[in-house]
Amino acid sequence: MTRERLVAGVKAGVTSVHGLIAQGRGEAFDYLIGEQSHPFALTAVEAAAALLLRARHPVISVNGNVAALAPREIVRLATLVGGALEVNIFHSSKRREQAIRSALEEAGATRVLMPTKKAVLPGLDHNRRFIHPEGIAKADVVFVPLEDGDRCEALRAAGKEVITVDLNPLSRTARTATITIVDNLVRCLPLLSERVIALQQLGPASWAKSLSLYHHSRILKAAEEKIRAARS
Ligand code: PTJ
Repeated sequence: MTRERLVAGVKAGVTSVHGLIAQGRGEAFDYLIGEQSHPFALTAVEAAAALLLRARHPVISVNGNVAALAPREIVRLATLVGGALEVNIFHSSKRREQAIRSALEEAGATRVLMPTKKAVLPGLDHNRRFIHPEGIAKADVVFVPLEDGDRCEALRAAGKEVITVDLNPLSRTARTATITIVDNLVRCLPLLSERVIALQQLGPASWAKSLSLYHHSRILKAAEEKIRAARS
């Protein structure tokens, strides 16, 4: 069913054909972790919820895969954390950027920021450098699921905290982000929204505690160990 969502996304002009390759890569890792949300993912989800709630200006960056896989959940998350939704894609296409915007609006988004030439993320030479002055340019925390390593590094170099979702714990994105949720996007987004609702009620002291329990290198190591154990 998940694969069909991406195929439909390609047909609708939302997802790039490269997105199918990315999905295949993700699926391979998902099989190895048993297609489950493990404790290393749940700890990261908890910390991600806290970081998004603590942020002054959180932004949710949406590419062609995310828009096809989980449009409603991503809009819901942005609403819950009071964050901006911004379209940002690697494989340049004005038509696809508009299709992603429409997909988000159909899923309930009232405001979707688009890439502009008024603001640029330093250190990138591809389409992802074009950002919105009121969105990623101003953000202190950026949620960038299914990301490529270059932009994650550029966002960190620009002083932003980055939360990613990546089934490959060895990817450059997974290693460079502040918080990495090693899980399938479609499984972890509902969990993330649930934790945002729960932590919002508990207040800022609980956010600090959730963040203090997250240790980036330990989380990645636990995910890698799970994958290696599946192979032996
Ligand atoms: O719409 P665009 O042009 O911005 O393109 C988006 C893709 C995803 C095609 C682009 O960012 C890309 O090529 O990404 P990569 O470098 O293939 O990285 C995608 C990462 O996400 C890989 O490490 C995959 O294992 C992982 N991944 C793929 N599908 C999922 C996933 N992780 C979690 N959930 C998934 N469903």
